[in-house]
Amino acid sequence: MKDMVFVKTHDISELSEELIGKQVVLGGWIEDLRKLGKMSFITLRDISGISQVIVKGELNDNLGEINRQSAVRIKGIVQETKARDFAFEIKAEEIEVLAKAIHPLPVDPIGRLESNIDTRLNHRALDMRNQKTASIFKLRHYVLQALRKTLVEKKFIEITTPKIIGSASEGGADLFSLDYFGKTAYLAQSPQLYKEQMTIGLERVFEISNFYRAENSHTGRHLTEFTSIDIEAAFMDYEDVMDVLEALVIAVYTFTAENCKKEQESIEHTIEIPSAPFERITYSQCVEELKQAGEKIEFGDDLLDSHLRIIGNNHPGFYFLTDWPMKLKPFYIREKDEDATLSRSFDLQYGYLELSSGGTRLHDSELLKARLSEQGLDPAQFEDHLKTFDWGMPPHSGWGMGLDRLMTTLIGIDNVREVVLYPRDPDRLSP
Ligand code: AMO
Repeated sequence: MKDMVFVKTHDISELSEELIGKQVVLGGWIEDLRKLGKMSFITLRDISGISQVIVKGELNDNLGEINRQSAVRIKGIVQETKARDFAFEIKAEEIEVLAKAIHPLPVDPIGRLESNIDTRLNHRALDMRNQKTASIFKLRHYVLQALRKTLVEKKFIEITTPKIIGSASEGGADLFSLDYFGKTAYLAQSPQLYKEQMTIGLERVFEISNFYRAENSHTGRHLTEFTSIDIEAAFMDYEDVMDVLEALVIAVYTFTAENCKKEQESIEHTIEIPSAPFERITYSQCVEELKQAGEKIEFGDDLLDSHLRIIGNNHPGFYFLTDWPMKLKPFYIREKDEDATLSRSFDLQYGYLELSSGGTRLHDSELLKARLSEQGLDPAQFEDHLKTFDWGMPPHSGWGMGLDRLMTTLIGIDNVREVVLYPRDPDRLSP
C-alpha cells in the first residue's frame, strides 16, 4: 500500500467551486499560523498557491507548536470563505507534520525580513520558497520552453556536445583544466567547433547547455559557469542568423509577457515586448559616436565597458552592433568580401550589456588553417576539427547567447546571480 505521507489529492490552485463540501488532502508548508483561542488559522502554501486552513475543536486543542515553514499534510473539507485573500478555505480534519522547520530560519521565505543576495545564495533551496525567487525560476523555465519551441519551429535540431574536451574551442584564454586520467582536459568554453561540425549533416542545430570560463571577473554579468543558447546553421549568412536571433528574443518576451502574469506581479515587473526590427549599428558608426562624445578611440580598438555605456545610453533596448574589425574577432569568423579588415559578425546588445555574439564562419579548410596560424594558434591542435572541413563543409553561420544575461533583461535586474540557481564565480564554489 502507498505510504500516506506521499498522498496529496490536489494542488492548492486546483481547489474549485465543484470541490465545495468535498474532502481533499493538501501538502505544503505552513506560511502562517495564528491561534485565536478555540480556533487556529493556518496559511498553507504549495508551489501553485496559498490557502487558508481553519482548525477547530479537538484538533485545535491538540495542535501544539508547529514552526512556520514546516512541511505538513492536511486533510479537510473545502468550503467557501469570507477571507479576502483566499478563494476557498479548508476545514481541517487531520494535520500531520511531515518535517519540522527550525526556528528561526536562516532566511525569511516570506521576505518580510530582507536578506542580502549572499545570504540568500548560501541558503538557495530555502530562498526558492520565497515567491519572488520562485517566480524568477518559473520565468526561466518558460523562457527555456519558448526558446526550444521557436527554434524547433525554425527547423533547428537540438544537440548536446561534450563539456570535457581535449583542446580549447575558443582559443587559449580563460580555460579551466583538469586531470583526465593523467592527461590534461579542459571544460568547454562554448560548443563552437562541435556545432559548426554538425552543420555538415544536420544543417541547423542548437544547444542549450552550461559552459565554463576561467575569467576572474567580479561583475553582475560574468560567471565562471553560465548557460548558453547556441545555434549554427548551414546555408545562412550572418544577417540570416541575426534575423533568427531577433525573432527568438521577441518570441521569448511575447510568450512570457502573455503567459506569466502571476510571476510578473510577484517580481513587480512588467515585461515589455520589444519592437522589431532591432536597430543595426556598425562598429565604425559606433566609433564615430564615441569620438563625438569626446572618447579617445580609433578603428580597431576594442569597445570598453565605458564605451558600451555611452553607446547603450544613445541606443536603449536591443540593438545589433555589426561588422567588427577582423582583428577583434575569433579565428573562425569570416571577413567581408568588399573589405577584408571588416568581419561578417555582430553582437546583440541590450543597452551596455552584450547578450550574444556571432557571425559567418570560414568554411574553407585552407583559409581556416592560415587564420589559426595568423592568430598564433597551432593548426595541429585543431586537426580533428579541420579534417571535417574536407568532408563537404557547407557555408554556415551562428551565434551564442547568454541565457542568464537574457533573463536579467527580461526581469529588469542587473545581477546574473539572481537568475542562476547556484551561481559560480571566482568567490563562490558552493553550495
Ligand atoms: P562569446 O564568448 O561572446 O561568443 O559568448 C557568447 C555569449 O555568452 C555569454 N557569456 C557569458 N555570460 C556570463 N558569464 C560569462 N563569463 C560569459 N561569457 C560569455 C554572453 C556572450 O555574449 N562561440 C561564440 C559564439 C558564436 O560565435 O557562436 C562565443 O562563445 O552573453
